[in-house]
Amino acid sequence: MKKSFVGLLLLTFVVGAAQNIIPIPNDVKLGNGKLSVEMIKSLRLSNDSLRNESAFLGEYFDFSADGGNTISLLIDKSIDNVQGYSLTVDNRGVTIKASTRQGIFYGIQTLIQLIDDKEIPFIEICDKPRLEYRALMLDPARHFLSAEDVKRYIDAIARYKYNYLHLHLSDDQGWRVEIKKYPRLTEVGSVRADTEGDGVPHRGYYTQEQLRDIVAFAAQRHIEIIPEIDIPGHSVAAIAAYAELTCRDTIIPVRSEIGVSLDLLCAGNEKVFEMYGDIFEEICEIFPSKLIHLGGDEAPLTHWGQCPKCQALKKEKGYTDDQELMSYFFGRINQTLLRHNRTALFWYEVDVPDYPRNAIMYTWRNGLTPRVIEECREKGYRVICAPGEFAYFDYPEVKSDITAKSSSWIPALPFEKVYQFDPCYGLSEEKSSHIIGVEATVWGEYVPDLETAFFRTFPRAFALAEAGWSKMSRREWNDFLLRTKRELEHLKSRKINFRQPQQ
Ligand code: TNX
Repeated sequence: MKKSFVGLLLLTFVVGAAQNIIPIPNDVKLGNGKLSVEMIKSLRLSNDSLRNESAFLGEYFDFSADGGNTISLLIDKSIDNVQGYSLTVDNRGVTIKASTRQGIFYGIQTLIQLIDDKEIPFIEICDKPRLEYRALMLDPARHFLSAEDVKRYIDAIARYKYNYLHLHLSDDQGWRVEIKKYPRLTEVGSVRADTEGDGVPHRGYYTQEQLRDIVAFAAQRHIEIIPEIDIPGHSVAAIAAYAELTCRDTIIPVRSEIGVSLDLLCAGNEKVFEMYGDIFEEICEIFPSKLIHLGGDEAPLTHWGQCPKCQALKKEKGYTDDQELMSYFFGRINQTLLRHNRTALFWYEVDVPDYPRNAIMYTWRNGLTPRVIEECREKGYRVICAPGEFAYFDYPEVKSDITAKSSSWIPALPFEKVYQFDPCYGLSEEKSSHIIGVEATVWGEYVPDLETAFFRTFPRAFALAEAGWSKMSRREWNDFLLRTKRELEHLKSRKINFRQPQQ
């Protein structure tokens, strides 16, 4: 009787031990005692290449003196998961082991979250992610965010072990990346007439140099930047700059309204493939990521159906359905990516008959995810789960957060709902092994600035981080809420905006 009471006490203690950490680690043993942060005076690196990672300790520890306790960062190839790490805190100091610099970085993030009132509890943690890909997406196409803003965002999310930031760099409402060969893309495509009702045109783009700087800043934090150029739909800003890209060769303005345009890139025009081939050449030069997002969402076929060149191509190829032109279009663009040894990513649309082999699909449309997961398994595509019902962070937590007239269609996505998200949908290992990640999308129609992006992101990004990193059996809402409350203090201290949870 007594024994089980002690056991129960110990158990609450162990669970309590993880109170400080988001996402919750997968294996935690709490020891007896604490280490004082002030007593930690030395740093030991097994490998000089860990200097970048160790720099993130500088803000919390003073390594200028001799003696005292030591933090050891050790590359240990016996740790099998490339993103995993082990962390031990005892009376001698702190040891973090991982087989990669990335794993060491995650161990450091866990360590600094464990600091509580200048002390660190004795603890043993063995941790690795559930899914290899954990991302957030920003949409500077709808509302431009400065390079500095993007860096602040990257800095904020790295703490939660996100390893990708997806940048939606082009859409109907704006083209945001400098392309040297086609200057009109930014001269014309990065400016649109006033949409905010304040009479001020909206504009902005990143130079290639700024993007390289963002890539390097993110890489220091083990975040990879995935660029997206959305094709063939969501391309009005590019068409506004180069009217010959469209089937109707008509000059149209950069789109000011939200919603889907009928204008799209022409599938029957060689000029389109020549130009987009060049564009993706430059994109591949700027961004070292193996992953390049080609969009592919919401491309209405109306214009292709009316276009003599598209219809002639369809006949020549023996296609019976205009959707086959979509597969053809993606295949052509993918040739440039293949030359650079890159993988194409797409917003999966169930009507598209084929995507390039080896492509990775995002499931995003409300209600379709179980079907998309199964279809992609059968067709051999890997899947990243970004479903509207759990991971659309442009959706407000409560409807009253957005008051714009055009926003009545937008549903609410409460914090607790995000926490309920299981990216593998309870499927067996066999049926879910092609699911490689999670992503939350902060679409920008109603996100005019970084403050709003943070407000939509936090604390829901805590919940998504845990969906991507932690085993389902480790996740419990009430415990998570306690950890959230503490972590919000950290955001406050960093002046990062968030929405106060209602509980
Ligand atoms: C649909 S999600 C879109 C975006 C919008 C979003 C708004 C997706 C692949 N396409 O263009 O911003 O809805 O929620």
